[in-house]
Amino acid sequence: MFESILIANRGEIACRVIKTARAMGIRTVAVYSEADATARHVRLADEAHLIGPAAARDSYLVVEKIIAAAKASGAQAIHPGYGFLSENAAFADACSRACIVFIGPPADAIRAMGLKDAAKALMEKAGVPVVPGYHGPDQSDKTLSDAAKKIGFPVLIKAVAGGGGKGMRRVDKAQDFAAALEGARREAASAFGNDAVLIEKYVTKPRHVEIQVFADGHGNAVYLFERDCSLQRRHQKVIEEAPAPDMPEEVRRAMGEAAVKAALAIGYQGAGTVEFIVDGSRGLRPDGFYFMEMNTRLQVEHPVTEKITGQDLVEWQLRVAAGEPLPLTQNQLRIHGHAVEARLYAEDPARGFLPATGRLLRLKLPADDGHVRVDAGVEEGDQVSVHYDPMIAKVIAWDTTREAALRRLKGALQGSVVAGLATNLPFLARVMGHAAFRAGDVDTGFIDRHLSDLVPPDGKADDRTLALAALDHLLALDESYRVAAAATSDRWSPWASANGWRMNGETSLVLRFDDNGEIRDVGVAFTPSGYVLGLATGEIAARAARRADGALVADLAGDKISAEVACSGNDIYVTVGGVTRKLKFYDPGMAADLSSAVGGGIVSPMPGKVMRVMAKAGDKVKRGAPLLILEAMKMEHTLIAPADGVVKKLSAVEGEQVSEGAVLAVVEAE
Ligand code: MV4
Repeated sequence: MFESILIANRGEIACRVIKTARAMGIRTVAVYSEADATARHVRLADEAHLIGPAAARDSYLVVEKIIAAAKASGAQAIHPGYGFLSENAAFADACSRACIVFIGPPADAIRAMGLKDAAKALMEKAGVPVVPGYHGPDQSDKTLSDAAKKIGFPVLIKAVAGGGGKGMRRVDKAQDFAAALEGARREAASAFGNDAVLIEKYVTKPRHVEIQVFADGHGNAVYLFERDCSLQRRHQKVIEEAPAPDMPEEVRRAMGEAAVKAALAIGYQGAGTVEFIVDGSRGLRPDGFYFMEMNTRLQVEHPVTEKITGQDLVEWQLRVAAGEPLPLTQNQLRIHGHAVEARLYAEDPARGFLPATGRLLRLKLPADDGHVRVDAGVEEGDQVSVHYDPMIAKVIAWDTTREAALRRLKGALQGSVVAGLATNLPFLARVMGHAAFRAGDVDTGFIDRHLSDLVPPDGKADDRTLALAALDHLLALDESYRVAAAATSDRWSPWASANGWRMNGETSLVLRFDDNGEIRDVGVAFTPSGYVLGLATGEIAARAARRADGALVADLAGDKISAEVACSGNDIYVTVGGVTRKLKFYDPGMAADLSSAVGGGIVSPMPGKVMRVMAKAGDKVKRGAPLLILEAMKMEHTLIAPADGVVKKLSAVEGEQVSEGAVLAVVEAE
């Protein structure tokens, strides 16, 4: 086994690898960018090397810098994590040239799966089922359109070099084929520098079911069963589970054996995932799954497989890379219970899932136990920046049945607190509670189909939220009086009394909050037995105390509520049951600024690149009309008209890089 390894990654996966390496007595070497100098993975590692500025292309993606850090530290092997250099064959080659073990498959296996057409042909030859279609070298319009007719509409045009849905076009009838082909080629050329496409029968109601495989250097290969990753949004996975709901044993075996065949066909070694597409409208059948692609790395969602098999996949990776045989044979592998994972993202579902950045003012995630596991790369106080993935953590729950595992995860999410930036936490909890999800009715259209159930309109803050914000503030005032009282030895001093009676004679006041631009007042009267709060729905008696862990325990007219209130400047975040609501202390100066800044201006929410401009100055637009598409943090965001009106200005240019806060368009309301 290795004495020391370098982890060429950051965030939760770097922390995850360090954990297993440490348990195996292996010294860990981290690398970090300037933005990550105090990151959790750097703190956890035995040693850490600075490899450049924040931008990944200048740090985590620079092969020479990673190799140099490995050499300098004496690391014998490099774990690439996922993303970054994990599926870069040239990096795997560079490792071998430097006599460092790449903890992953041979470079040629990565290459074999890199191009869709070649991979598909290879799989077909190996006897792995593929989607019916054309994936030949002749790229003439006629050949492709004849192929589409022969397959039968609807068909899907896919970029040969594609991934993540880019350069993909669904075509429903022959008349639309030529235009769709042109569009797919253009997109593929600009995204991948390769405009070759393939044609496939379109699979309706697709389910994404993938098989975890492992192979060693001694000719052994096994499958560690399936994961269902159908719950995605714009090709970003949101929820993953294992096993797949309603998976018949014979289909599991057929898919597992096909995946092992795929791995053996390319001389695979280490951890890999074979993705299949399943026609969800026909259920899971032994003849109803098709090879999509193979991911030649450890995946984000590997914990659900670890939970149901009881195996540590990072340990398996290290053993295989060190030349050991696989720890178990196929017959020794069993599924125990059910596991589900939710990806907690810094993003705002109410604003079209726009990624959010900022400081994690509060971060309370459930403690790891046998049932709930949390994989996080950040801690309270850390910054979520524009430079990397907006994933904050993965929350995984296990139980003996699917039903119980979903309940566990819902409870874990509702007991979490993330304040300081918008997250999808309430959205995830709603997915867990959704009747269709509980029934196992999953396919890739699930989120869009149920969006209105999963993302409620964000409306006004309720009275309870305002009361909690008010009580937190009042408690903080009381606490400051108590500090003053402790500082005086005179027990008759007015400061020695912190029972809510204000010694300057005030017995009532009004706390004014800004709730999304709307003024909300809370009247406060002090009485010997507590407060009386004046709210929109009437007056209530209220009391509050703080628990040792900082949580606010309130009594609102007899209802006991535990909440988490975090403040930063004028911002107040009130969290109850995993749902965080942001308020502000009202500031007349700020309110004036805000209204003048809005005025129909469409501002870039983050640094990014303008991908498409769909409107021009002078256009009359309806509220919600798409104006332009911005690419930022690896995702596309459509910026829309905030109201019916006329586009007064549209300064954005396709392909241009824009900074956060740049005014990209101005729409004057009618
Ligand atoms: C498909 C398909 C339907 N029919 N292929 C999307 C990304 C790429 N990995 C494959 N994808 C799809 N290929 C055929 N022949 C539907 C999708 C698809 C999808 C697949 C898996 C997970 C989520 C998806 C979301 C939309 C479309």
